[in-house]
Amino acid sequence: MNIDKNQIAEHNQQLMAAHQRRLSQVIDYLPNAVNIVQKLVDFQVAIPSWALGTGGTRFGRFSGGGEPRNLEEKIADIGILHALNRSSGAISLHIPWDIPKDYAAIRALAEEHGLAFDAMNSNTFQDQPDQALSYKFGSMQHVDKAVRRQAVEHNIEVIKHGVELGSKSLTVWLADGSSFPGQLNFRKAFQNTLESLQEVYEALPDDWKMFVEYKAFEPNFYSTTVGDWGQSLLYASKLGEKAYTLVDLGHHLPNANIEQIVALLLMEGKLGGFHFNDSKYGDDDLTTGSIKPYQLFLIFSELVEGMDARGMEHAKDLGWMIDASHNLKDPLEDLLQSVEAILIAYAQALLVDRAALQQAQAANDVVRAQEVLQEAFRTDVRPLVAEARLRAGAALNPIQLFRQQDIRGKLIRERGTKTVATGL
Ligand SMILES: [Mn+2]
Repeated sequence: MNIDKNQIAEHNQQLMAAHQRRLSQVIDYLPNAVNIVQKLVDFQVAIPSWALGTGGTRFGRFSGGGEPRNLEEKIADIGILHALNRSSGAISLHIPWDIPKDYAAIRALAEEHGLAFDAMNSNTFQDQPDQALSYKFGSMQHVDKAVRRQAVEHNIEVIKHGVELGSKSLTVWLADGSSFPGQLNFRKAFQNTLESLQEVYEALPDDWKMFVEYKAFEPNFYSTTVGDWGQSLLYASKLGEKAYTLVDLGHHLPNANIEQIVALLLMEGKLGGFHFNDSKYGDDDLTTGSIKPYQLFLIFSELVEGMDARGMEHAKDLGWMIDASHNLKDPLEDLLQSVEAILIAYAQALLVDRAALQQAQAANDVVRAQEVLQEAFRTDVRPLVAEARLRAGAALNPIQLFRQQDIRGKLIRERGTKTVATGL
């Protein structure tokens, strides 16, 4: 199912007058608006292949219908998102859920939709039907070397799939840890994990990056072997220059200061990528920006400041990915909302008057510092984000067009009501 260019043009024509009015108001008082719009056009957020179906909880799963049944249909779904917003130009795959049967055909299909292959994800948190040894007590941390070997070989296989598709990075998230005191020797678990990661690192092509994702708890509830950014940084530092920390916004203990974590990882040149989502209590995987939009802005403010300090390119030098789950909403509508929230926070961060903020900091003028940040945060940048979409050939209001065209209805008719996408 493809979105017709004429449908987008017609939709934009209907909204054009109102959009131009709102845009001219913003441009009037924002001197660098044109600059910001171009940066928004360039900024792409990778969509995870595992977030295109309805998510579940450990209590149940309520399917919505029309979910993608295979990798080809997942690419088609992201193609729909990208046609609507022109900001979702990459897909992040999870192996073994997304093993391509024909690399050339999958590459061609992605290209047809204008999609690149972002980070590849390995999976040693589940046992697969044909798997020899179990990950029940961990994978890379396991007391049995044979289990560790199996996890290493799986990751190397994931890299090989990625090389064939043109990906340039591997994300390793481990569920490894313990649920009861005494279950693990922490030091041995760390050393086993490091040794396993080193073997995977050795197999990494020269132009690849390895992202070491951390998570405070779940599925293990007493300790996690890559539990926080300090532990991830320790692994990444010991592994070498191709290894980086990946920050998933939902993987912290409550009230962690993520913006400070981001600032320091960037300072050390060890921030590799992001998994966007939002949460109220734990790893809730809710729509980005739906609960704590100010925190998202503060994180982006540190990202922009820190990347500029290192002369990094915003759009290309970090991996920008969504990692979310949708129990209630249509997954595609939810992802459109998340991408919009990310672009809004990014645009607001670009608005921060850095010179004024530095002056306020140097003078210990706490009130002024807050004013500078909140001036940017409270600016309605939505017309700039819409203008970026317009210039890129996307829809002024992607969700409205998604609904007007009854895209979910068409997907259900094409795929059925009982389809289940692989994922979390
Ligand atoms: Mn994640």
